[in-house]
Amino acid sequence: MKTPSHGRSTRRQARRLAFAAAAFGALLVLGICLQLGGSGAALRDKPKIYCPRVVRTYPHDPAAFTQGLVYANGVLYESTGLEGRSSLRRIDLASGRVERIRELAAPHFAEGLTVLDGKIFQLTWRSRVGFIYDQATFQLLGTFPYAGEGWGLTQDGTRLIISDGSATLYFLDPETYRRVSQVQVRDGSRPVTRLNELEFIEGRVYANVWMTERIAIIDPATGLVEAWLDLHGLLRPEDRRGAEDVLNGIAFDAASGRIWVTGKLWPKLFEIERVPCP
Ligand SMILES: [Ca+2]
Repeated sequence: MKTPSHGRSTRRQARRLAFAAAAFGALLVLGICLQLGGSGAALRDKPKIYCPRVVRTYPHDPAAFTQGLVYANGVLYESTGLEGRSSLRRIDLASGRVERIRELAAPHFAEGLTVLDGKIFQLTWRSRVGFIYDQATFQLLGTFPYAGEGWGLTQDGTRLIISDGSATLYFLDPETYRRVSQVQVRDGSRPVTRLNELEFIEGRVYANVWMTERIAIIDPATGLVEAWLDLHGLLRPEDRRGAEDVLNGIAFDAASGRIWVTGKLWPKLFEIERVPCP
């Protein structure tokens, strides 16, 4: 027998069903929107890929195990690694001739270098000590400590920026050498490890990725890779020596906008422009 209470119960059930159907529909629509939005965002975030246009080719010491390259005040400086072969060099760009050299005694293995306020800062791989030199004379002015390994080094005008072979960039105060911040470098959601030689170019950090022929172009505020510079094939096979002679070394002249790249034991150094890939 149908009772009033039974009728109310049926209406409640119907309302519940209608509510559940509406909620399901809304979730479905939301899910579709998120998926579309997500793929749209993924497409927007996908880094561009650039290729090089070689402007000029210069000779480079094929015995230089390049770990750092920097151009400052019209002069090219290089840091070379390996135990017993590490050095700080002033290079004549046109000839590749070493104009001034300061060697580092073993066990120091020199790594990245940068120039800030008339001083050259040079990292070591595992000594946990960086060296500070007078830019003009190469006289040793002091040392600075840092945690972990030293790989690449650059500066953004106010901070030293260090890579240690991981996906993290560390920002140091150049007076106190305290770590003031750090950022994880990602291509989309994927961490980009093995960050090596660095250069700060027009607000972005350019980073060699060890054992690859690509340079990541990174937004230092977010760590996101905005673009890749693909230098695959830049050094011709006949100029290659072995597995260790990888791309490593980026220098930039803010005054002229010129960019130079080279690699460990490469016989050549290239001035390149960043252009769309063919
Ligand atoms: Ca550099």
